[in-house]
Amino acid sequence: TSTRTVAAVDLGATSGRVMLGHVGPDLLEAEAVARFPNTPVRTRDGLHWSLTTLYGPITAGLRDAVRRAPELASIGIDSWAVDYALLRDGRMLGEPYHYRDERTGRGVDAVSAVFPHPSLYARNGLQFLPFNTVYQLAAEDPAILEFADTALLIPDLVAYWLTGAVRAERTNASTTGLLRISDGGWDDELIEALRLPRRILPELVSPGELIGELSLGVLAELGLDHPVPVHAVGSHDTASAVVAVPMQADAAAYISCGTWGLVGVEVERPVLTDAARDAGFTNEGGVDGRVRLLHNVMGLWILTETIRGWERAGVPHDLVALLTAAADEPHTTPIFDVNDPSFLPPGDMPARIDAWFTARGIRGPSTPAGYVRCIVESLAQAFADAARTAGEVGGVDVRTIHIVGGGALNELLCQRTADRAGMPVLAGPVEATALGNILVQARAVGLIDGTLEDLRYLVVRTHHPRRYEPQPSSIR
Ligand code: LRH
Repeated sequence: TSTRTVAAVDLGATSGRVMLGHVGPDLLEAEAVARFPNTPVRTRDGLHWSLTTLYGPITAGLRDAVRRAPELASIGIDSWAVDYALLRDGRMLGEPYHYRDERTGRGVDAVSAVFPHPSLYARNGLQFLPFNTVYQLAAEDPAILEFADTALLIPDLVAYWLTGAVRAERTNASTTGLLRISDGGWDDELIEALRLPRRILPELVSPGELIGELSLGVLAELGLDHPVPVHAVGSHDTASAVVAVPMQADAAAYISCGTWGLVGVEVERPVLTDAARDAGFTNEGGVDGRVRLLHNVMGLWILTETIRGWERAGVPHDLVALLTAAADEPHTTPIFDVNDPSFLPPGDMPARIDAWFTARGIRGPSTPAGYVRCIVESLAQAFADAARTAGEVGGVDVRTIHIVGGGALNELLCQRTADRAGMPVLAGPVEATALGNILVQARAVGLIDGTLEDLRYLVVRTHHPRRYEPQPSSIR
């Protein structure tokens, strides 16, 4: 019945969705109510997300959700990490910047002058990524920071618009670089040393805690006549995805594969060793205080951006046909380093791949199917390497690799990751992020109970991954 239903708003870098989650002791189902595109916008001052454009379909989707499930028990919101809006007196001061905007370089310089990466890593445990919030804030005009009274990460902004409550959810806040890895609080000393305004950072909440009730205006807009709580979930999409990985955390690595490929293991305590730092591993906050020890791999971005480029140039670009053709290409294609920073900003990916190979005197691919195969092979190798390193630095005996998210649908990628890692890949669920969001809300409102392992066990019982066995003869 509808009383066992919650709604998950899940915003990704290319699209967003509103899902109804039906949950019971042996029930876990995510039903898509609305899907809508998320299209970044470039204006004179750089690359932005249009949150005002996204908010319309979010509320429209919630209205549909309420129509289907009038007794809706809760709402939870997750999105990509690190990006934020600045506000004053409740008014958003311009659309948030996109983490792929190139302005962050000067922020990196400013922060590194005070805290070279190793000393920052000792404080916040994060992999160096030039777009971490700390660098973005350091690149802001100080007068604008001075004028603002609040900074909200994307899911916190949506929660604020729905409820009026100003909070910072912990898993996502852990990606800012401004939380102390030791106790999870805002790092006042770091914030002061960087001359960032501490007052704009809201009170922290943990997944499962109440953020607030829908405001009266929103209730009316959604056609609701009873209060509905908005709960904090793992509002960092990757934190939610990891909740719904049907894994045994002491023997598996996970890859949350969408625009990014987040490759890691789950551990109880942060790992701040030189080895973890030098391998580019991050300690992000997980649900129930777990640590997501993971590495950001460039992910499907290179492939989707390549196809977008071909689309613009009028090259035939049907993804399914291309992947089929790519599967017939030789697996001996040369591979490139997908994590090279040249692939971060939007643009002509095949040209950058060519440049990468040319600089090393290697002959790269020359046909669309050849590029696709080359990208998939390069990604599979990066995934296999990161999964192995995750096990080594995290002290986890990795015997299987779980791939969740959209990448779980890419058969070639899953098979080649298994081949190159020399271990089985278990693919699915595709909607892990929404499921993790749903599970945490369902526990918060008492539809289910238990530990993270109990939540995962419900995923195991209701979602069956597809298994890819490694074919060792075709590693290279
Ligand atoms: C994936 C993701 C990832 C972050 C990136 C900015 O959507 O949240 O975990 O590093 O976006």
